[in-house]
Amino acid sequence: MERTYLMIKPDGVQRNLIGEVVSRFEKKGFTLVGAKLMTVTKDLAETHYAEHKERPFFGELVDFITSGPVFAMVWEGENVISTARTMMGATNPAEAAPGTIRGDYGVQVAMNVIHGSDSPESAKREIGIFFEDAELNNYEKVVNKWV
Ligand code: DAT
Ligand code: MG
Repeated sequence: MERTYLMIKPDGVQRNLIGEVVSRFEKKGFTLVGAKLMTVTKDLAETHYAEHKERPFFGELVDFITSGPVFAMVWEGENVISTARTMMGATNPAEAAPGTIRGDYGVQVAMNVIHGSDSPESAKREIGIFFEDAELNNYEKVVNKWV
């Protein structure tokens, strides 16, 4: 079963959107495997966003993601990586469709509420840098046969 790394960014935590965002993925039928409120260190932020190191906004991105607690999560389910990206909406909230998380709650590209892995490779890498194996719960929900 596929797993993805999702993270409610500091703006989402400050704006009391943890429950709202978690609720969307629960209702969709995905399974929460691990979750924690944590403050990202500069080192961890630079590792996580390494692919953007050369981009002009990299410094701002690292400052923002370390500016307050994030809610780090691992979710499991069929096609969860791409479906979660669809549920999040476009990177720029101004272009994100209504009904998506960024479309419903975001305004600026820098503060777009949520991060989600964009491929199986990034999911594996991001889960590995944010979570220890012991923090991830392997279990089956009985309801899954109806999802
Ligand atoms: P996504 O988060 O949709 O995977 P990304 O990986 O291209 O998007 O960029 C990572 C984050 O960087 C994004 O969520 C918000 C920020 N970002 C992207 N483009 C930006 C820009 N032009 N100016 C400021 N921040 C930007
Ligand atoms: Mg990305």
